[in-house]
Amino acid sequence: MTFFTYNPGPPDTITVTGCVTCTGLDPYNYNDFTGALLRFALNEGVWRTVYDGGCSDRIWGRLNWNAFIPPGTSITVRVRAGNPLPPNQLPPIGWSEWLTVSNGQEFCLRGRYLEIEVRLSRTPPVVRDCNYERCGREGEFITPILYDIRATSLCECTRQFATVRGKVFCDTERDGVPGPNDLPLAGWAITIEDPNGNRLTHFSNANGEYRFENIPEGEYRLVQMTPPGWLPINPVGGQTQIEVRQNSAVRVDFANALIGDVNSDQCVDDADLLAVLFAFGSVGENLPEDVNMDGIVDDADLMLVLFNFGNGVGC
Ligand SMILES: [Ca+2]
Ligand SMILES: [Ca+2]
Ligand SMILES: [Ca+2]
Repeated sequence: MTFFTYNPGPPDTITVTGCVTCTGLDPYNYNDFTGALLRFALNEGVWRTVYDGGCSDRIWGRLNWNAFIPPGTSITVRVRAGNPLPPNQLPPIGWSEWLTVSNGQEFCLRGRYLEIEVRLSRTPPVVRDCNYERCGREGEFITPILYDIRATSLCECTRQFATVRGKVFCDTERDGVPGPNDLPLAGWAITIEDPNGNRLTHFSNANGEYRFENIPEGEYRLVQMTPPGWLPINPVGGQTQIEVRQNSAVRVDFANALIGDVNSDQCVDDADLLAVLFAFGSVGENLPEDVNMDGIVDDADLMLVLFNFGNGVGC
């Protein structure tokens, strides 16, 4: 069980008010009985705790703590972060690797949750057959103590991530690029997916623009969820593979053709229906009335217009 308080806004810290998620032999119970077993039996103890940052993709930047580290003892602190729920199993899916950090050292991990592992060690080995009084006298009870640990979410992390952005639009001329006559498509879902299957989905705004911030370096698949009645023109199939580098921006526009919009006014209506009827039976390449582009204007094209009737931008 973990208890913590989260204070939004600068300095944006999360304070542990009690703990603890312990694993292994659980020699340590934070805030109570701390180090009890280490004092009497073991030379090393580990405890873990998980901070909940309250939102996905929080950037974790620093740990600070106070510690008493007598000679012959040491404290090792590791952190890892992830968006999925804190792991019970190992290795957790979608979590970062463990990163060993020192007190006050800046790092940069992303994820809603930050898991902290503290390892308290000492040498030389314990003399196990001594009683409490004699062990205390001979210095066997010396143990390191770590307290007041505090995680800070730094938005001014030295490591910068990339932006992936672009525009979703109705491609009137079907040339694949946004032109003056191409209207934006709002509310379309764009998903970015990493090779592990982790996904983020954003929707295009009123200007047809979507944007992913703080994307780590790597390869991703960018996918448009294409609603019925639309044909993705560029990228083909409405999806593409991208490579993201730090401190950079990747732009991918999604061009979509409106199926059945014969007269290219970005709305499927009576005018398109009439156009197909007038051209009925015509044969040829690239006829605008040949909606399914099979070389002839016939029933199939009429059905496509009827099926998508009323579809479009600002009909
Ligand atoms: Ca265009
Ligand atoms: Ca039309
Ligand atoms: Ca046709």
